Amino acid sequence: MTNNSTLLCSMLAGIAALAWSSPASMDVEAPRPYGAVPSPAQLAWNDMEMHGFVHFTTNTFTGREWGFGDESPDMFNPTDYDPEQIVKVMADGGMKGIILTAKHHDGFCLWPTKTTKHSVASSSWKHGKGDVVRDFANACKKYGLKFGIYLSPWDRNHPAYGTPEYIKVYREQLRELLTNYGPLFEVWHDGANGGDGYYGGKREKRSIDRSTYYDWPKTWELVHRLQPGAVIFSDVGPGCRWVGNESGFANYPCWATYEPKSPDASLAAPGHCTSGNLPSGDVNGKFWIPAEADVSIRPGWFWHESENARVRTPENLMELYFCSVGRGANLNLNVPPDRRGRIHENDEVALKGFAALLKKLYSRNFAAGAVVSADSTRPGTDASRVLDRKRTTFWMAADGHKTGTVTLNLPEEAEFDVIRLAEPIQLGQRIRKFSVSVLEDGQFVPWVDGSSIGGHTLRQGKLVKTKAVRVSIDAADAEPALSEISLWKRPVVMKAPEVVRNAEGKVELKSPSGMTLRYTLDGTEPGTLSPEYKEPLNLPLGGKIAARAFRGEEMSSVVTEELPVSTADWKVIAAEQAASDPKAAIDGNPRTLWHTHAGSGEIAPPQAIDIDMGADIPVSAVYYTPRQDGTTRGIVSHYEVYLSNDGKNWGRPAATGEFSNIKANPIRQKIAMKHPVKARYMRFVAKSVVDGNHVVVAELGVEAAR
Ligand code: FUL
Repeated sequence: MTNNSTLLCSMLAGIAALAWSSPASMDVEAPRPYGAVPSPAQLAWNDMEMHGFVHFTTNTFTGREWGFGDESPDMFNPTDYDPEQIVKVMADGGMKGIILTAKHHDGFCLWPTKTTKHSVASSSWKHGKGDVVRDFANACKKYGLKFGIYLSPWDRNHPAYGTPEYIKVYREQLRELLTNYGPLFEVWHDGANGGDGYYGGKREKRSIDRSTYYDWPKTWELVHRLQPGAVIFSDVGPGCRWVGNESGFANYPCWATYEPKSPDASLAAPGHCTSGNLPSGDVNGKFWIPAEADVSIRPGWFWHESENARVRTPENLMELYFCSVGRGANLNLNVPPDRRGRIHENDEVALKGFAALLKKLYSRNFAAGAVVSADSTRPGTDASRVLDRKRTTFWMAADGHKTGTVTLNLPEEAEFDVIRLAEPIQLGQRIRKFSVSVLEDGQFVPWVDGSSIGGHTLRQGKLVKTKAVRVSIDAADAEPALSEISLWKRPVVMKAPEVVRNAEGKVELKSPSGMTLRYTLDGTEPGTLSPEYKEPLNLPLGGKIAARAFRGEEMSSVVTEELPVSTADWKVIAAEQAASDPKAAIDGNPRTLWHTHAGSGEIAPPQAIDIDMGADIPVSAVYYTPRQDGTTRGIVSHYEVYLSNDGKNWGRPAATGEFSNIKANPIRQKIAMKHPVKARYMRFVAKSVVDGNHVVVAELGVEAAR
């Protein structure tokens, strides 16, 4: 295997030399790295900070999140395909690279691979002459973005999946991608593996042993050999690790050092991670495996028409930025192309807005021009080097000093609320703790503090006005070093109102006082002439509400909610109740759970809950909300839904299927009916769960056709 530590150690000398621009007198030794350090590929990756993800395949056309593997290649048929538009929108949004789903779990290859017929070569799109991977590689080159690929290990199409034969196919697919499309900055192996699928027509369930089946070390060797500049992503590295959620948040602290918790670290592999430390990493961890926060701009990873109004707002993206890049992770933001093969207008607007906020944030560095001093300085590392914001030039405390204080006397009194700090990580993650104080009435008073810094950290405090800033640092068993101290002001954005259904079933819009709130119910964007919100709205059948806050000339972005039918008059008529009251599934409060984990033990799926909706409803969709408490036990993976007029005769299921990817992305699931079904009674059957052996339902609901 590619032994991470050996590989890193052997590169160490070179990196340290690179990082060290020595003083004129050559009698000072280069500073010694501390602990695990990044490889050159990881250093380049760190400096990117933010890159884009592109989920695009037959799912875009079928509306699924995970294809089963039986999709016809003809399904892939973008009608106004424009890879350059996609890449340009991403570049304008601030992304420094793009990772494309060359193959997702359904097995459809977006390049004309020789390894399987299930690819663009078999599609009537472009008469089988298309190569999406090539198009993206070219477009990235044109717009100055780096390029990376996602190759799903799980392949629900391939007949040999589950046998050693498939591993050869997988490696060959990887080899094609690693050799034919120019330099790659990242190779992405996701952690969802094994389960039911088409598998060449067998339509069965295939389980694999995640720790041994793929023999990852051998695959990693291939990547290192053919693309030494690529960082390998998997749940546990070795190049970068999953942040542990798909909502774009790292913990704080978030150490770049990490140790996969596996009975045998050499077996640590995608999907095999049992560590609870993904969002935080491990202080002093043996390996340099920084976190990557992957998150979608929409609820799902693929484009779905029904999610066009649920694109994140610029301020939400900014919040993600602070919670990922600002905590030392890299942000991998997914923006999925639509059926035209372009980025949808709504996503483009959101990305532009985000880029504008970032530009505003970084428009003025209040530390620029400061006079910088430190309590001790290693010769050749003058403290003023923290001002140029370059990782390769830094201040370091004098030999033997494990703490340090750097003071910035600003050129003029400045008002700011954000400090950005960075360590020269080529020398390892050395700092364990820091505090920042600002000069107020002739005295330094505490302002913000923190722990991990690593490659980039942003801390926001209250807005302060001051002429001097002092950063005090405690390091591990090594002299602390800083390559950046900069000061910024976060743009103030007016918050969009919150939409909530209250206990009486009425819909409330909430916002800080002093705002005028306006809304629409017809899918249009609220403007100054839209109805003003005055009191809770009576919307028993739910519907789409869009709302926005106004104050003077200013207005917030738009919040859009698909409100389910009010459950205020619903009753549960049958369900397992040994463990909890089934009413919790329809009380409108996702924090209360109906579950079947009784004191006497787990009550296994399948579990049904029968509900009287109080009146006939033209049901066009059913919603299932999984638990939102960070636990995955009992989350439903496969379901059946029945609709009935009398609550006695249920007939055939109105819908049956899987909640793809619900474990990693536990958001509200929508089961759309092919045609609206008029019914008064609903039965939801949880057929199987992702973890544990009991069923958990946070909320159930329905959408009424209109
Ligand atoms: C997961 C996959 O199962 C999702 O569909 C998505 O691709 C996400 C980025 O990774 O493992």
